[in-house]
Amino acid sequence: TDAPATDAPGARPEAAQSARALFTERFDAVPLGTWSAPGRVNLIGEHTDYNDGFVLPFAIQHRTHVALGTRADGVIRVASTFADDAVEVPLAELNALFPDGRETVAEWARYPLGVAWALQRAAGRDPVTLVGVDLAFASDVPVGAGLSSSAAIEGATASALAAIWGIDLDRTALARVGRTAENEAVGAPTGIMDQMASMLGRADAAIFLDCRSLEAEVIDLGFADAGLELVVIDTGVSHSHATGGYGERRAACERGAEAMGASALRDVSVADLERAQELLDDVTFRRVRHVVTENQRVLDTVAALAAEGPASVGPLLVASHASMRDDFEISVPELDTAVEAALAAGAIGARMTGGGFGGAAIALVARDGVGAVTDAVTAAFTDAGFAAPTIFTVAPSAGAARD
Ligand code: GAF
Repeated sequence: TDAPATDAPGARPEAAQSARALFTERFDAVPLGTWSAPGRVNLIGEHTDYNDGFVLPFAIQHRTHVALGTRADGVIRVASTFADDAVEVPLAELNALFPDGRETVAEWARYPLGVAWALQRAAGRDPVTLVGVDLAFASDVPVGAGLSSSAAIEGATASALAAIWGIDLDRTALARVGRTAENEAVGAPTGIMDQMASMLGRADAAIFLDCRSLEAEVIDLGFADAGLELVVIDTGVSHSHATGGYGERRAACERGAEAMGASALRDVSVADLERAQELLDDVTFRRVRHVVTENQRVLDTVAALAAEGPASVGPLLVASHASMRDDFEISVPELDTAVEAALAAGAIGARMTGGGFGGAAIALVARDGVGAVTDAVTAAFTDAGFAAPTIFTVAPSAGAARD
């Protein structure tokens, strides 16, 4: 049996150093400091956030780091290890650039520049009064894997700029800034789960978030004490929420809520589903049923964690996956294969995580079973003719911070 990967590709303590080195290489100066924010895994509660519902994500150890320095000319310049060229814009032009001119900005740069734009707007600051900045990014968070590399770049940028511009917004407000950037500067109609997880993450804990009130509760996970590991299976099937399926699912939810006379699907209960089935066409009904039952599964998971510990949540994870596969129809064959193979090899529970259409699955596995699950999933991918997945364990970790 091959030893399983116990760390994601590139989960390096020296990633902050990479950001500093990039800063010096591209900007020929020494940065004032580095800030960072993590990616996330969602334990359960998928496509519930923009329906005012509940989610239970946790931040992971993989982070995006940004090295920051100031400059005297009122320009913001961003560079990254994943792009050859730096992008620069006078701060005074941000309000003209976003949202309507976003297409003129390199796609990756819309995230940090969008955060700068949304932050000054949220703080009510005139951009011409803000000091110019150079920002250099390096990241450990796999891109396109459904682990929120976008929330990580947003959280790191918002934390760094708030500190340097003397903007006193709390973590929830900075999460909202990240979502505004994602929705309006990038154009992805996402909810707020990922930004909240990245800002509020805690070691060994998940964030139980009410996406209507944005009240968040820290929930102990106790994976380590229970002898459990959380395994991520990155299928390598890349996805984007700025295109197609994600927005269509969101529109179906809004249609369903409206037909039910609810302001959001949060207000539709499992007991209302019979009426929903009479009112709605089959596809809309199944979209609604996913969200309504998923909200209930989040509440059930929080209750099960408190009453019986993490080993008890397996069936809820499995039911969540089936609901996304059959009712919400956002899974892909690679994700289904990962989940089925992990369960057959002894995982306590498994499901796809994140927005779907690709990305990663998670499996909750007894520590001494990680090797067997890794081997079984890898073999199942080979048998199905899929490219090899990347498999690693993650640990619930702290949110955005100055390094
Ligand atoms: C993506 C989005 F960014 C989140 O807001 C959430 O909707 C998730 O998909 C699905 O639960 O990660």
